[in-house]
Amino acid sequence: MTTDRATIRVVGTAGHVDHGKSTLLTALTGMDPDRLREERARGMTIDLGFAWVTLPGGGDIGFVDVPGHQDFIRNMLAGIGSIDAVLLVIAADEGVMPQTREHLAILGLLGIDRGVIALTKRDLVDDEWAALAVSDVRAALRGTALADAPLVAVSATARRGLDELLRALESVLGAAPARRDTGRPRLPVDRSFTMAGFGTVVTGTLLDGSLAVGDEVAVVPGDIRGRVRGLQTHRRSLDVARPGSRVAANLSGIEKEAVSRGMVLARPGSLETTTLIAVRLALLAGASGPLEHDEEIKVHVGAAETMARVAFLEGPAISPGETAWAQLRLAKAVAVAVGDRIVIRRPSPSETLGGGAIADLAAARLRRRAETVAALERRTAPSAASRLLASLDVPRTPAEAADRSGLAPSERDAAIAEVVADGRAVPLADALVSRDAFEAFATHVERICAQAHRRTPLRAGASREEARSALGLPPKRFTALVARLVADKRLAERGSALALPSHRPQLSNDQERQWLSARAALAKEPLQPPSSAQLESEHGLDRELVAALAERGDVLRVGSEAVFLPEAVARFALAVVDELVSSGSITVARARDLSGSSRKHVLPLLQFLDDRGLTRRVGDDRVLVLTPDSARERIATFTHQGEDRP
Ligand SMILES: Nc1nc2c(ncn2[C@@H]2O[C@H](COP(=O)(O)OP(=O)(O)OP(=O)(O)O)[C@@H](O)[C@H]2O)c(=O)[nH]1
Ligand SMILES: [Mg+2]
Repeated sequence: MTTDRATIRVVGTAGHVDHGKSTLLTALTGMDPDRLREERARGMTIDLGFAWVTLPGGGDIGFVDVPGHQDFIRNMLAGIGSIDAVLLVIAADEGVMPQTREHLAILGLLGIDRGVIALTKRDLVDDEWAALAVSDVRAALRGTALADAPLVAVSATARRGLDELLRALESVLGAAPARRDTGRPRLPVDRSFTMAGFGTVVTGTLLDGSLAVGDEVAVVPGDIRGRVRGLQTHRRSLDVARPGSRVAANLSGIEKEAVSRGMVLARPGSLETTTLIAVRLALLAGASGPLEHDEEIKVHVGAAETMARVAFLEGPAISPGETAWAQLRLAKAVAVAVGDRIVIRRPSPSETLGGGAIADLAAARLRRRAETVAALERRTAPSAASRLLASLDVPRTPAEAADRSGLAPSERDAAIAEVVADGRAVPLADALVSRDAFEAFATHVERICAQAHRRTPLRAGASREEARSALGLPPKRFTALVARLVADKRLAERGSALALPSHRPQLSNDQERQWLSARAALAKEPLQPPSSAQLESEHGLDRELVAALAERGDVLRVGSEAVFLPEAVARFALAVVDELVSSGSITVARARDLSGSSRKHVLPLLQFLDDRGLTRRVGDDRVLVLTPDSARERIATFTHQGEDRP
């Protein structure tokens, strides 16, 4: 298997038009990044270019060359997003110019905080001018992440300073952190084309995971499925491409027309697409004016761009230099992940306005409320545990939560252990939920039970299934929630119903009177009780009232029809047990004679004892299953049934 073992780093150029970016890359790599005929004719970069060089110490640098002209900033943004370091080019003769500043601002917005400054065209100026240019550059860098970046004076035409420049790049890249590998590769597509005999090829800087030949992939948005037929980095064929390298992927099953710049190649189902992103938007201090609520702007993220409207979640507008939470409502779906940086621009007159990191991919429009902002603040809080927690406002599996909060697998397990241990999160079967969200579920179930008790005081409680669907939880998670609430004595399970532990079915005064008269009838000949039909017609004891009385422990239902006083069943059971102790077995006829009941009742009564685990049927006889003492203990529970329940 061919995997690129040598480190590959990606460096992007930046800087004002004509300052010598492409010429410098040609001098460094021997490859002209300007590949379009029009570019060569005009002597100007229009779209992204690519070149690479192998460093003396081993390892490759892949260069992404960007256009400096302000008309092509969108192309610059498509290529600059996922680089390890920048090569900021400033011509010694012109010094800092508008797109030097604009590119610098964009680098800041994208969080690109390492790089090397190349002071180009050194051959065109004398020492004094060069010294002035250097101090001009340092002044422009003040306050940016590149303030202390190494600066190398070079001349591409005279080939001076090139080795020093490569060494500076090598040392800056050596200090750069390893690329994130979350096992979910994504390749933001910056170019797509067809190659005769190969079909569709897409290129980009691979992020977040490795891609292998044969992998099933999807192009998102759109979810067009295909397979990786071949992979190359710097024209070398590979079986596996590593995150952080420039990759050309040859795809089978995906037409060239189906994929274009801005789309992302990823494993099927691994990346969300959305038109709503929440972000703490920073407006550049140098922006020409305030940014208003509902203003139309252009959003650049990864290699994608789309028009969008700004919905501020706090005030009506922000002034240059300010930040505020906003939701961007995109005209077109993008495939992105939480944590991705965005840049916003005004289309006309063209201007880079600001940007931020994606805090949330919402499914719905966010309202302008303090809680919304607080939730977003939490979601972007610094510690892994608090970021994880912020994603647990609804139950999520560890993988979903880590994904949403942008956590690497290595941080994930520790963060989960931490929040579960200190009680800030509660496990619900395969998922976790924050303590607050758990409380919300708990009080919701309690409210459902309380409501059921109020509306149908005779019933045992609320239907379990109805409660589950009201909470919108899948069965396993709901069962885990109930189990926990039962353990905490906040809820009681009564058959298939859920109740508050304090709930006892409540009879009205009339019903209590009906019960008293029925009770007298039942007590007359306890083992020859009146039928259910009689109880209903003569005493008003309908099915529901019987169920409530059974729930309370006032009656026992035996078989499908009969209703007995618990004492009667206990007396019958004790007589059967005594007989079994003395003679080992008992027949139906013997049980009838002993108890003075009738065959009609004795059959279900004996069955009832079988069901309660006291006796077992052997042929026509019953035998005892328990020891006499345990049998008598169990019989005692028949008469205390109501109170025994939790
Ligand atoms: N004398 C001199 N001329 C240079 C040097 N580097 C570049 N040039 C010239 O400057 C002009 C612009 O160079 P490019 O490399 O196209 O500049 P660029 O920054 O890539 O320009 P865009 O891609 O359009 O932003 C060309 O005519 C180059 O020959 C240098 O070191 N010395
Ligand atoms: Mg160029």
